[in-house]
Amino acid sequence: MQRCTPSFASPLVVAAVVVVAVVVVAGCGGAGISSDPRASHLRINEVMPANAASCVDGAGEADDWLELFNDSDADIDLDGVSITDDRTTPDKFALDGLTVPAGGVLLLWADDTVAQGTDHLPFKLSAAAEEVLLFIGEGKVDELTWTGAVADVGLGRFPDGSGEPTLCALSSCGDVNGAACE
Ligand SMILES: [Ca+2]
Ligand SMILES: [Ca+2]
Ligand SMILES: [Ca+2]
Repeated sequence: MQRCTPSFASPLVVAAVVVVAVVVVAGCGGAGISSDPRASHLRINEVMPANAASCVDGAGEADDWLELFNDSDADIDLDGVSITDDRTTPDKFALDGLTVPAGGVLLLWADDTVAQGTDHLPFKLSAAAEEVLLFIGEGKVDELTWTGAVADVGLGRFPDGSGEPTLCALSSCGDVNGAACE
């Protein structure tokens, strides 16, 4: 599930190879891709930056949310995995102790209210423009970026965990996206 799959013509000189390599790295977001074996099975699957009524958290609040998806047939523990809304701060919030179930999703609330539970993050999502990134150590696992989010319209992957992000007509809060994001 390699997300960055650049291709380029064979350069004629070594200098050209160096230049092309630099461009490719920048195009992948600048961060190194994680070599942790869990990285190839974890994806940010859906984000809801402008939640109004798609679903509510345990406190009854329609806060913004996002999902992580595990495409493997074994649960993945998130010890050493961190999530952030700022690529210059990969370790903004550690997800230690949480698990993404085999073939399923983990729902996280971006409400800047960690006191509401271990599945609540210390940041919110901007509807106007923002990003969410997943890291293992310094290595990037995945990212989603957006602009101009509309109320109750999620940005999700179809097929789950592997497709390019697309607008989800029927957001599936805490569940696999399926055809809702087709
Ligand atoms: Ca909340
Ligand atoms: Ca934010
Ligand atoms: Ca979903």
